[in-house]
Amino acid sequence: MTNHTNPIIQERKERVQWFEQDRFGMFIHWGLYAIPARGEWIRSTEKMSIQQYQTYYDEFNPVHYNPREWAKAAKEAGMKYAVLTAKHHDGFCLFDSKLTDYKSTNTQAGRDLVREFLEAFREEGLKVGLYYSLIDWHHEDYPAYGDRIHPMRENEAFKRDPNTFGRYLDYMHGQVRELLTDYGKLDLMWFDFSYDEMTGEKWRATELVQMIRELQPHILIDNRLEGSGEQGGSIYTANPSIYSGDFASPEQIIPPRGLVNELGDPIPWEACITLNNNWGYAAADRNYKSATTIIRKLVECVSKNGNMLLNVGPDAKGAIPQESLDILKEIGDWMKKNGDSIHGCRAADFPKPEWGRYTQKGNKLYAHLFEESIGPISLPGLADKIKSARLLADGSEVFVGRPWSAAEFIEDAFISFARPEHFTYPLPDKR
Ligand code: JFZ
Repeated sequence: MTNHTNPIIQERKERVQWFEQDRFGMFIHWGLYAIPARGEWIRSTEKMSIQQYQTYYDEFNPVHYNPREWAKAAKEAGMKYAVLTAKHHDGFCLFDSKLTDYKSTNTQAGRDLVREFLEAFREEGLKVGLYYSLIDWHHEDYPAYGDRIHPMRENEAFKRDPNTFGRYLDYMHGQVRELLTDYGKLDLMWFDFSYDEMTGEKWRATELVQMIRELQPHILIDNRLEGSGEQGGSIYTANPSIYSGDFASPEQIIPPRGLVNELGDPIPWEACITLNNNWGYAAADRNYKSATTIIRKLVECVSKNGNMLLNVGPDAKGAIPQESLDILKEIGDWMKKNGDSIHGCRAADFPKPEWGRYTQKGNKLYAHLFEESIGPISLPGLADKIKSARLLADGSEVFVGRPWSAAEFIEDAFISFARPEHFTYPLPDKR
């Protein structure tokens, strides 16, 4: 059942078209926290005072910051868009906001890092987005706390003055206006995040989203003005709110069966995934995932109608860690040969095969073989439906046998169908 009448769902469908084609993006967590190099939550987890954290502001001088190199790395990896932390929870702005002094242009860097990011990535033909933290540990009107810790951790210590919280909201709305007015066309805004009672109208979300849509009607907004991650929000209902977001944002987890709303209609979603175990640069964290693991996660996302936003955490000098670049390079090698099975693809019309996953584009089915196999694999239900089977990487023919329609794949392959829409269920038994 589809809710054809709900304008919010209809408008979203149009906005998300590029997003659901592009499928693969780069997330960039970068800020002062790259200096202590223990992750972006350090100010909270180590209960640092404003003064203690100020050291990093005084020191900040990313002499290696060259976003053109970041953009090249993203493009080479097969990514089609990128999202940079314009402001994270620590409140430090990577852009030249007129509403604060706590910004990169006032540090030794002396540069508008956001502007340079946007220009560089656009130049490489990538779409651009900005992450903007709703939470702000620096702003005096966020909560009035001194040697503060994050409200989620110690609610008792968190005394929000209702009279001054509005000033923070003016500031937050004002900064969003700056970003959407002075920085050209943005493709995506990634707000982070709602919790407890801090959700929706607590952010004056209707007003905020109305302003955003007025300034940049096409822009995509995540679901965290109302929820966090996969959870929460009327994006899952038949009548989503104006600030329910254009896509859900499951974090570090790929939803087992994709995401649908209460009508059973697919919801656009994007899983954000770290390369190691941190978002911000963490020098000691060597727990990097292999390129194979990431590629399989990417395939898994697309096989369930989702996107993947893969994170990098550049270091204090502005360089993406070499380990991350090496993994991106390997992903890129695979994407150059197999990117057609990701870009423009969606969930297949057929159930997941035991040996891997399918993605689909039109009448082409891409068979991603995850199991090691040099023998034939079965393609249940596809007998007589296959027009031809080819190895995607080199175009070579793949033998499709009868009557089990077994094909000998040694790498990911695709099979193109004559008329997939004519398939009937239930499928014949597997071999
Ligand atoms: C948030 C941030 O706190 C984090 O630093 C990073 O930017 C990530 C992408 O987003 O992380 C969250 C947000 C919400 C939850 C958990 C982590 N949550 O509600 O469980």
